[in-house]
Amino acid sequence: METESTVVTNEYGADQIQILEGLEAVRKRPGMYIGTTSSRGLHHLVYEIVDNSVDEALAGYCTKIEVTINPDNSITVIDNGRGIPVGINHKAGIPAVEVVFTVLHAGGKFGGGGYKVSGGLHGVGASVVNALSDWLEVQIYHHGKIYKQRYERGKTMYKLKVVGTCDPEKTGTRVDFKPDETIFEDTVYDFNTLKTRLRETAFLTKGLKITLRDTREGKEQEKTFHYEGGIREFVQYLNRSAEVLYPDIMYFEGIQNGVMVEVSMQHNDSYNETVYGFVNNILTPEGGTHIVGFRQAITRTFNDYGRKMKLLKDSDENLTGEDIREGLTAIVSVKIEDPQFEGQTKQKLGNSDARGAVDAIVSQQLSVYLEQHPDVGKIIIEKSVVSQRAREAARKARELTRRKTALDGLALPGKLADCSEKDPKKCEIFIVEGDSAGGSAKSARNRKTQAILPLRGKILNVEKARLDRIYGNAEIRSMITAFGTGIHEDFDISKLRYDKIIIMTDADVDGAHIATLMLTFLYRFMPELIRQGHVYLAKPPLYKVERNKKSWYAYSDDELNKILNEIGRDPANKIQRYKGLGEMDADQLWETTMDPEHRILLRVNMDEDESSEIDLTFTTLMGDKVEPRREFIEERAKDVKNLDI
Ligand code: TSJ
Repeated sequence: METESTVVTNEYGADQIQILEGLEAVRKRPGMYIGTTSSRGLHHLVYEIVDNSVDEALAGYCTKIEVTINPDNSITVIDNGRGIPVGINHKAGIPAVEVVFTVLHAGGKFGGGGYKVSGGLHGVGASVVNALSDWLEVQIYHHGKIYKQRYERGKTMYKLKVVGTCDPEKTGTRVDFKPDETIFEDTVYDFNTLKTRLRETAFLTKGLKITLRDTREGKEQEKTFHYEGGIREFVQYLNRSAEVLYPDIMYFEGIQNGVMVEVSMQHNDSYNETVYGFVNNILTPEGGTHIVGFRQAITRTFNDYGRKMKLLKDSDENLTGEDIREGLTAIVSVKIEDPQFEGQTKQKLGNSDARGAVDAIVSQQLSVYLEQHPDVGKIIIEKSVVSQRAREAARKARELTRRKTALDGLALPGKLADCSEKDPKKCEIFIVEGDSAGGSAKSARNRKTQAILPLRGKILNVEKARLDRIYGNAEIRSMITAFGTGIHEDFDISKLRYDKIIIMTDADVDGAHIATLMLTFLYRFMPELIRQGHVYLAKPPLYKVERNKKSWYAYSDDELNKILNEIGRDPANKIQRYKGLGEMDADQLWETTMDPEHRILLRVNMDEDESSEIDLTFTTLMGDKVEPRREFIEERAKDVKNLDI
């Protein structure tokens, strides 16, 4: 496509009418094109545009992308690529750039060849963003000229025109757009949501510099992401708060049968597997063939290596994949021209080429790496053998619990004060820390619908314990049996015995820590309970204000001030600060924290888009190093987002 000419006049004909009908369809059923018109869809618009610039970077022509949130919540994206072609597209009879914005599916997916991230998993292209924007303007810097076109709700406002000149050395594309408020439920952008995704994009596109800027009043801030190490630095970032088992981050790359593969990995001393798969830069939480290929490769290669180096005896059983992946942090990134997605949510990669390519490239390069780094090989095999033994012990411990269950029927824990109602939809369970608070809660509750499970002492940190210890832990076992769902592969939500699982802890730092430990357990072992909104935090009051035999409860300092302003700041008010649940009597506990009519419950939810960030949250909070944890808590104090309560 040559782009010497300025603008060729062209009458708008039948083709253009079809085009408009296409975009009209997008406006009529936006959900079909971007999945949702919620905040998630709103942010998706930005990724759709940015992905086009990322493609230009992958093609080797763009090194910098700037994203700006403007004061009116419109977005500006600028890159220093070649500029979208402005020459006439002969099939459509209009400039190529106009095709990009007004013809449905003219995104990067079609034609051009090469590896592209736009038009990937949900990729629908720039025309959908245009259709769903109140207005959109594109400017192209090319051959010393600045070209411009504007669209309103998808309709072209004027023919592509030259609006100025620029340094002939300068090339690039600028797109400004404002999401249509009549389509999106929420039109306020969240800096942190964009930040997370753009950081991920920068990790996955080594060398690319991405800047995110917020220019809204009172929210001014800026972040730049630029990783020369690419996904190696991603693994380093994910392991930043863990103790690593060896200093190297392994890195493998190659192309086979048109599948471009990049893998980086490193073990830490935790017991968690943190393997993230990406297809065309999009996270695939449900995995797929690329992840299967990776697992096959490491299982086979480490077993072969262990035998060859006599680190595994002939009589030893093979290490399982799980043994090897314990404590493993890895990124598996593939780029493929025509990704096929399967499964219920169409998020699981199906291309069998990807399995073969990842398996071959990782097997081959990992064997070479291990030959050259026997010290690392030894550490990993020895760690895996320990894991194998622990897993065997855990299996025995679990079988014991299962057999017990089979014999004793439900075998509910002795400490559980169950409710009498049999319909789980009407039931709730309070997990209460400490026997004394548990006692008050037992007398306070509505016995028909509210069950109480008191837990003693600090609950086990599952981020730092192996499975055998976790299954052996009495508090954890009583939670598992009380909920009724089982865990891991046995998990069955239809067996859930309570509609609401309510964590009730003191309103202080220790209480918050205990709540976090419980959430960590639920997130790791029964994430579906959180996903489906069954998990809540109780919110006990911080203060009680009494005056003339009347009393008020305050759940925050702000609220306390409000109450004092209303009733007057009189020394005769006796203000009581609650340090723990145990200080309230049963009536007060019922009235303030347990009574469905008056209590405040915070529902815990998680956004799948942010699951990698949530994983990090737990790793950060529960990991060994103190510094990142403090930073995290400080950051969170300002912005309670990830656990989004
Ligand atoms: F798609 C889009 F309009 F949303 C968009 C595209 C938005 C932004 C901010 C940037 C881009 C974009 C597109 N940046 N760079 C490009 N490059 C091309 O479209 C391009 C340029 C030259 C050639 C060529 O073969 O000469 C081919 C392409 C695809």
